[in-house]
Amino acid sequence: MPTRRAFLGQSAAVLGLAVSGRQVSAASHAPASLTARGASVQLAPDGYPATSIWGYEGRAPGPAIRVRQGERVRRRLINALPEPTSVHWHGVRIDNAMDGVSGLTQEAVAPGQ
Ligand SMILES: [Cu+2]
Repeated sequence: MPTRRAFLGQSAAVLGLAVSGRQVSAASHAPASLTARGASVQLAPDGYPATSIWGYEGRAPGPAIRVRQGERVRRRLINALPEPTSVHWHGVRIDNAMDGVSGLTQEAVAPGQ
């Protein structure tokens, strides 16, 4: 059973990927890897302090992966977080073994892996 801290870390990483404002075509210039890492970003309006986040590519939201229905998506997850993590592809129809629920459908990716 994952600790509360581990679960929150995984959830934060998922949040960074699930909601995105930038569109990146997987066929053209999408990254071959997806790095989960900490960063400091300006979420609040100017004049407020930056917020420490765990996100993909150091962004919140992380990069969008935009593909046509039925197109195959493949990414290498690099965990630069201090906790184990995984990618949960919320709302995407995939094999259950790739659904990213650590300890249930697959093992978490350890820090540095
Ligand atoms: Cu989900």
